[in-house]
Amino acid sequence: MALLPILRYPDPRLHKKAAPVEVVDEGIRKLAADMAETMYAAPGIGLAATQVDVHKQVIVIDVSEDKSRLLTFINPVILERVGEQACEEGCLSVPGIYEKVVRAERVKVRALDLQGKEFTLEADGLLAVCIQHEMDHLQGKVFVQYLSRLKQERIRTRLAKQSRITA
Ligand code: K1U
Ligand code: ZN
Repeated sequence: MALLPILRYPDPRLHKKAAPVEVVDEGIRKLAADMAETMYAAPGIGLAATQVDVHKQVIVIDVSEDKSRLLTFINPVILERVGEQACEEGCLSVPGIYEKVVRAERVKVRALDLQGKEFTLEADGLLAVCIQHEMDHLQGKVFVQYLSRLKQERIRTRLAKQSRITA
């Protein structure tokens, strides 16, 4: 397995739209395994292939406390959205920034697993938030785009300062 570099906002590659996976093969299984290793090492609770500059519809998520419930979604589609919740979100591509975003409270998702088999899953709470956040990445959307222009500008300035310090 391998740790993959994570793109940082405002990298324009974060706004590319991911293509559907045509065949779930060894290459996709290796990508998902590397993404999971990268997510756990960060540490984070989710990662979309877009964030590691691979523009294919693959997501990994584990919201458990003991890293025991790794979920992989390939070509995910939201079938139902119910209710609303405002949750504080973070993003491995926007380090150190946490902001509230309003999203659906519950979602029903259809996707392929690592064997290419279709499954559906109903999620609520943090898992539902994380699924929606990662699916946005696959569409080229970063959570800060839900915030005001002023907040987005401040975040860009703060991240630019941070990268000058760490360069
Ligand atoms: O997409 C990403 O960059 C991953 C992101 C997922 C996410 C977090 C919170 C709300 C919505 C989506 C993260 O994992 S940020 C890091 C984080 O939340 C975390 C890190 C360590 C322990 C627990 C949480
Ligand atoms: Zn993110």
